[in-house]
Amino acid sequence: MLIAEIREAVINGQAKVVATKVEQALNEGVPADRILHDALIDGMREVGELFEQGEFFVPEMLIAARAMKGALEILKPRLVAQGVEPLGRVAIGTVKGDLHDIGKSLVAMMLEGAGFEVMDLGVDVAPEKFVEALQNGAQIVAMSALLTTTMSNMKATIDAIAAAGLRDKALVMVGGAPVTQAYADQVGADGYAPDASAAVRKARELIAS
Ligand code: B12
Repeated sequence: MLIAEIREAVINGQAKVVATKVEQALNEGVPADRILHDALIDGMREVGELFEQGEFFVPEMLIAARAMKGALEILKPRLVAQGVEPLGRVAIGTVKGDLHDIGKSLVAMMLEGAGFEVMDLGVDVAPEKFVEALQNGAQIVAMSALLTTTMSNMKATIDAIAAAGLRDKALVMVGGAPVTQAYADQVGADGYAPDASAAVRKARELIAS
């Protein structure tokens, strides 16, 4: 019952309701991983579907993602205590020269919501920062670009990863409004996704491969 209520509140982006009910569920002894999967992740999955169907737009997605993020902060210590392994570790950032952060942050939130550990490197991220993140344990590098003039820094970053001898170990995902599958293939990325929920599917696919 509480699980269904939390799920519904995530979809509706009611951050305070979500936080209160998550606390209540924990106090009643509902396991943290059940709250995570059945209420939060399933709620965000539905939000992603509503977005793909054109029922939800970016603001709704952001509000839901914020509600989920608040709940994750409450659950985090319990999940760590339960030893739930993250699905994988992703370092995400907007490439060098590019300050657009809304799409990147949305992808970061959705990945975190899906159970990935996310290192958000921010905007205007130099190739060597992505390399450093890989050296610090990231498995996936996810790059965002919104400008045709900064897209080329995706290739520069992939080259820097190769120069550091990490290309075999790193999974590289790219996205952003001007980026296409053809461009991803051209720069030698491992994956491309057109939106945040597809990005989650792609990240799952890459980790499983
Ligand atoms: C908001 C905005 C800004 C804001 C950014 C605020 C912020 N905090 O991010 C501000 C005002 C700062 C800005 C500045 C500029 N902007 Co601007 N901006 C936009 C605008 C209107 C919306 C971008 C946005 O947030 N979209 C919503 C998000 C949710 O969508 P998204 O980023 O595409 O992300 C989705 C997908 O692409 C995907 N995705 C994104 N990243 C990733 C990463 C991975 C790994 C994956 C898998 C998927 C993925 O998932 C996301 C969620 O579904 C766009 C127009 C547009 N239609 O894109 C112009 C636009 C991108 N900007 C543009 C320009 C020109 C500029 C400026 C150069 C303007 C200027 N003369 O100063 C500067 C550049 C500053 C810089 N160095 O970066 C042009 C780019 C043109 C081009 N072809 O290069 C655009 C297209 C506007 C236009 N039609 O001319 N901008």
